[in-house]
Amino acid sequence: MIGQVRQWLGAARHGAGLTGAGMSAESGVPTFRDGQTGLWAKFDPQQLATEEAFRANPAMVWDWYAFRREMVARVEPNAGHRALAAFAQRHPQRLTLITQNVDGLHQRAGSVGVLALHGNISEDKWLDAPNACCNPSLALPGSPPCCKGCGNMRRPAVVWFGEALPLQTLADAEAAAQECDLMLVVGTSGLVYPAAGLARIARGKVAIINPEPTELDSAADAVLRGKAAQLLPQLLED
Ligand code: BV8
Repeated sequence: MIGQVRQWLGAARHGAGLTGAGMSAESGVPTFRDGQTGLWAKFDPQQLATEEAFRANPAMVWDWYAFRREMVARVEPNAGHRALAAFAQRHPQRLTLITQNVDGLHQRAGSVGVLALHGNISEDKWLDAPNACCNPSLALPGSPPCCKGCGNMRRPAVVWFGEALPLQTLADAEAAAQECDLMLVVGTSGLVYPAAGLARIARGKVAIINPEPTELDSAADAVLRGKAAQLLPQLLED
């Protein structure tokens, strides 16, 4: 089957990649399905990653993101991230990379123009619309830091459940899906929307890379049962 997908890739003028948490699993970043580790094990990430949870307990949710940020800063992109970046360098404009991941590992591997649908965990923004007094560099330190003028809180620059995705990024991702000859869907359970919907609107062939069955298998033309850092180098080498 990998031979078939390599053929489709060879013939593809417009390739698209849609990646999820499984893409970073071999870098040591636990997936959402894997559940949390250590003191966060008892929390459902989908409950924590909401504005409600943050407003109800800002310190707890801020510390959860601080824990994940430290973890992401400690890990390295894996061979799968590097293979995607190298392919794009060898074949400019032939691969649009769309990710649900907020870990920045695609970008650290050298991928450019990554459409990060759910934001970036290493960046912050204001929780409420900033007032004249809201200056990030003057924010009072704490969990979370807040504006000393009005108390506005800093929050991670990620898309929480129930929040809209960045409109231009989503529009670019939908255009890439509707134009693609081949979409590689890597390391996603296909449960979170609108991201998973991109595989369902893909114009071209859809090839899934995942060691486990997913919600999107029924929409796929090929399913490669395996891990991202092992299969992507084989698939993407010239
Ligand atoms: C919105 C950032 C509306 C935060 C994230 C339609 C149907 C049903 C529900 C909805 C729908 N439309 C909207 C919803 C609601 C909701 C949703 O989808 N809920 C689901 C859970 C039922 N969607 C939303 O709330 C979205 N917003 O709809 O807003 C709106 C519109 C206009 C105006 C106002 C509001 C926002 C969704 C984004 C939420 N933020 N992340 C943070 O990270 O803290 S989502 C987050 O979870 C990740 O970014 C990722 O997207 C998702 C986890 O999914 P996966 O990446 O797939 O990871 P998972 O752990 O599930 O699976 C891992 C996979 O990897 C597995 O299959 C495993 O087998 C595989 N794997 C493991 N190891 C490997 C591997 N694969 C390859 N190699 C390996 N080594």
